[in-house]
Amino acid sequence: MSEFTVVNPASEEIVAAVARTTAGETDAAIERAVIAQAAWRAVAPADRAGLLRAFAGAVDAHIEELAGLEVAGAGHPVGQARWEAGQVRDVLTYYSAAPERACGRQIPVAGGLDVTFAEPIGVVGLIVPWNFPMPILSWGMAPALAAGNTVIAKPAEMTPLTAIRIGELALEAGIPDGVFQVLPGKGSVVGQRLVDHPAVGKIVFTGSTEVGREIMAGCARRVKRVTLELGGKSANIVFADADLERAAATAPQAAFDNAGQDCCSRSRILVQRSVLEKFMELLEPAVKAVTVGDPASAATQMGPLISAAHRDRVASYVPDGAPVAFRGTAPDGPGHWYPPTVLAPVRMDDPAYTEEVFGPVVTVTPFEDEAAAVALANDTPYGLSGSIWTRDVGRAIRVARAVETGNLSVNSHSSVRYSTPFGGFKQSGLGRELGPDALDAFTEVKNVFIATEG
Ligand code: TAP
Repeated sequence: MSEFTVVNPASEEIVAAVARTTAGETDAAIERAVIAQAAWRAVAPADRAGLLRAFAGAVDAHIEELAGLEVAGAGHPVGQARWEAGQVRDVLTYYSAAPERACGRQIPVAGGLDVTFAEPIGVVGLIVPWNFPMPILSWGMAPALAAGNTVIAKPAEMTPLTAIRIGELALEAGIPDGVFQVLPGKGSVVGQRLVDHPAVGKIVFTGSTEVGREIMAGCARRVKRVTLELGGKSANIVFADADLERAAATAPQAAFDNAGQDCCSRSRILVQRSVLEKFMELLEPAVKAVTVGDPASAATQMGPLISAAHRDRVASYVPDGAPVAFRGTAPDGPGHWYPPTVLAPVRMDDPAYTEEVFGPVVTVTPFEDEAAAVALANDTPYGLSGSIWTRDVGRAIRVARAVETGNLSVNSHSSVRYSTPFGGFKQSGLGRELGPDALDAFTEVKNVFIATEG
């Protein structure tokens, strides 16, 4: 049996060996999911809600264990990892209310009664990346289960441990066998099989735009439903009238959270030219103060990158002679470390400015006026996230409406709340996750007309 090893990115020590699921085992899991779905969709709404709440409770009772797995297997700082495990609990709790509120509509028509039902799609395949293994798993899993689907999750090969444990907790909480299965393995084997198999009705994919295009093409062959959450190159726009101290103090966290391995990273800071010098003076100490080190320490704000290959890729965006304005620190010795790095001034065609680096590298670019800021922010194939710093409410609203992106924060950097919709414009994705409407992405509307006249 083929196995892969999970490596601690901070120490380079082997954490676990995990068996790779084969294509044949994937097919068998899909067959189990099809059988389980017939029973799961028939579970009474209140009972399905109760099971999801029990699942949330089981996750809550294992927050420390799950966080520990993410610290060891993905290098996430422990405070962040605890929040991520808590998010799984919260997303399950939020969608546990859905089965009893999945109301259809009654539409006035002549000659009878017309009603709609939101029917589950069937089996949902969830393909998850390595950067946020727990939250991204939960964003698909919870609403899909609430809607009466069964779910097969394929975690990223490098970070399967928390998904595997969450799968065990589902069973312990009473979620029936076959309703939620976790298949660790290769994207090109397990992921591909989920895309190709006719009994999988929907794919939810989070990952690179490159692989997302292939997934979409694969789904198109069967007109399979698909939600895509892809890359980003988001702008943090700082106007001259902003609270510059706060904007500068929070910009490092917005760019370097999860060591910049964040699709929502505000990796392009755009600053109005009249305050550029002042902003850079304020940004430098904030970047140098980022605590980079042992993910197991509660004081750590930024951990290592996921792998040596990824660190090399990130470093390639900062070649010798790159315009490094200043940078923070990173430990020596084992581990895939890279220091928080600020590039300025950058050319408009510098790959560090145009491409998703997915590491702790941020560029700073000046702009003259509001129109120029919007034009720069939109000059990218992506449109996932972004921030606007200004004290002018009218400008905040104008710019928020003009920036082509799915998730914007004004005078803050928050982007993912489970109770609000999340997803991308342009090549950042297709469809929305989370929020009150997420069940729409996991159901088909059925219209039924019942004649009342002879
Ligand atoms: P990918 O290489 O695209 O991998 C994502 C997932 O797809 C992994 O589980 C991978 O499996 C699987 N996969 C790879 N090839 C496949 C195929 N041919 N068929 C089916 N599945 C396949 O991305 P990544 O490097 O892990 O993640 C980084 C990217 O994700 C970044 O671009 C980031 O912006 C994006 N991202 C977006 C969001 C949102 S919400 N928009 C959130 C997080 C990350 P393996 O285990 O074999 O790699």
